Amino acid sequence: MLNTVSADRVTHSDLANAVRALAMDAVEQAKSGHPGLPMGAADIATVLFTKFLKYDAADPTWPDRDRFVLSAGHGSMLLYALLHLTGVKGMTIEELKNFRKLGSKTPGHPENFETPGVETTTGPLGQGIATAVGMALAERMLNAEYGNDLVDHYTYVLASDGDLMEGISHEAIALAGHLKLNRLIVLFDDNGISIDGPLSLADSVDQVKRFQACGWNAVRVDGHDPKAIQRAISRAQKSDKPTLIACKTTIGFGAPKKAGTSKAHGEPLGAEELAGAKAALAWTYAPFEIPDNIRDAWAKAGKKGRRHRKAWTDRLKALPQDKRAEFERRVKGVRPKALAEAIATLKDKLIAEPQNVATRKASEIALEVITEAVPELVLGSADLTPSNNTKTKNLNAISPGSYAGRYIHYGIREHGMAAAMNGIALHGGYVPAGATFLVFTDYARPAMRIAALAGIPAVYVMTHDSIGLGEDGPTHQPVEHLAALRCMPKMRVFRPADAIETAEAWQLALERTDGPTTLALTRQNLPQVRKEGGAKNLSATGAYELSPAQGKARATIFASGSEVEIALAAQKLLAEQSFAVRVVSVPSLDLFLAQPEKVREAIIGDAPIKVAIEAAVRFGWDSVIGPDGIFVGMHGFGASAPYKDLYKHFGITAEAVVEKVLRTHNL
Ligand SMILES: Cc1ncc(C[n+]2csc(CCOP(=O)(O)OP(=O)(O)O)c2C)c(N)n1
Repeated sequence: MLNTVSADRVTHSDLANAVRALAMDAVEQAKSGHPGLPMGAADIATVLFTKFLKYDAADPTWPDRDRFVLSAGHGSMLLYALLHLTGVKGMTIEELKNFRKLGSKTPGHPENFETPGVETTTGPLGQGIATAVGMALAERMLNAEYGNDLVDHYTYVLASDGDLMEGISHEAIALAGHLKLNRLIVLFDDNGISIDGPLSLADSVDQVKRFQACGWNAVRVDGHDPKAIQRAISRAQKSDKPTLIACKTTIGFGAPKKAGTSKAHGEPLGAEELAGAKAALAWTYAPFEIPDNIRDAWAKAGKKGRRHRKAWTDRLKALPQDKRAEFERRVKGVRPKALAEAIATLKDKLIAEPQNVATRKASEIALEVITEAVPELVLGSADLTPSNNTKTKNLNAISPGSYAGRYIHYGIREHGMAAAMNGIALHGGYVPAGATFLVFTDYARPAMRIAALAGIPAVYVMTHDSIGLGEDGPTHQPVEHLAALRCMPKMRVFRPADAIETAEAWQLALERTDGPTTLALTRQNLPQVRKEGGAKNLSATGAYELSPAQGKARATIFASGSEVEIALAAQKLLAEQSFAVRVVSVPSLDLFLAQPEKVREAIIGDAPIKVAIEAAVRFGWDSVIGPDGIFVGMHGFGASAPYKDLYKHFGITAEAVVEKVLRTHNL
């Protein structure tokens, strides 16, 4: 029997062909998927996993492991085959047989929350490589804090033509090149084929030159020559720059008719072609069968990092207890106790000395204390630092080759920033918070969506949150963005009304470890509306009664952020007409709507008239005020003018609220 051939006779081709065979079989069985990339890139991945990757399949989350990101997520079977063959617990042959089936650990595209050993969710092209930039940066930053004994690893990426055509790749590689992230090594599956056909239909970029222009080391190799790949990775490891290795490959390598064509990209090969491919590769085994000698050789590769892991664990144990505990807390993503205490103290201080400031400024005030209490918080901005108020006095910026710092100048790269933040968070050891204007969440949104889907605790500090930004006009004034972010599953959005709510929003954002949070903050000053401090976080239910009615309430006014001030002014004007109204502040509409019905009902109350005020579109507010409720807000794009004029122009005033409430009452 072939299965009895001894392990030392296993060749590189045997190992790579095992990956190819599993990918072909799984795609065939699922009747869908992408065989071409795993078949084409099997040689690259085999060299990486057997010769380089510091990895122990017994513990795929060991903090000092090398990271491997399959940026071209459609080639997921490549990764699943590798995780299976190296022996990751739970990645059984049954899982491969259930590729793309409900409840399997082998979904269509890799999901880090479904599959052990998957570093990040990929599939939207370009996200993986950009996320890896964040991982490579976090590695250097944590290394600067804890030294080579605890943090000393590489980040490898397998990227396809599609990854490199996407615009986000440019933001990502420019940032990585600038920061000299030399631990980042991208293996480019340079097969010249995409879905529509040869790349020449739509692209003629010289990727090697592009990467070089971005400050990378970039070389070309034959992606089916294991020795050449090995030499290139060895050299890349010694480079003082990040490295691109453009590996010339044939998509669907081995398939007699489909290899080298887009036919191999994204559909099962079909019985005849599959048989032809296996014959060409001299692979004589049954579907999903891996002979013992090849299985053993792969299992050995899966244990390659074990001695490194053990030595690392010994070094960790040898640390002073407090240093070790702090490192473990950081990499596990447990937040420090000091956070809640710092916020409670700050709120008491704000009660004693109220601050009538913009919430972006209130955020800076909160960050002055939070950054002391939460050493893992890393801030940054896409070139709007003075407007976003994210750089507190105690933070130093990192710079090329110098990574001891907690502030990142991401450049004008919102998408690259958000994706790098995903990588920083996924790497572990840090909580990233990145900033731009709220309107530019559109530029960052695909990466924010990955954060939501993959449960990544990132914080987006989004200032200039409405027409309240004034003169910059409608290109800069978000109107639909709050609704668009609120409707994203697992994204949490806060729009605090004053300095106290801002502090509470920061606390909730940082205490959250299972998903991202957007803080929508004003440019314009706001009065401090909260009169109570203390440890209780009133924003935790998303909404709360800020100002009760004097007498039985005939209307409830709900408002968020800068419009809470208007709600309170309307309440006062109506009270002067003996019309009792309560005001509910809604710092987070989505969090409020996620509360149990009883909590929601108690806060919504039973006053017959319901009003919502928000300088944005109505979308979403009907869940609180009903279709007959009064909405005072925006109905289209904004305009360029001083903000007070805009509020009058668009009818977002206390007088307009009063008029609408009384008109409805008198109907
Ligand atoms: C952002 C994004 N746009 C489009 C797609 C759909 N898509 C999947 S693979 C692919 C291109 C395939 O070409 P390439 O990246 O070269 O992969 P290969 O054909 O080598 O497998 C496209 C357009 C996607 N996954 N992500």
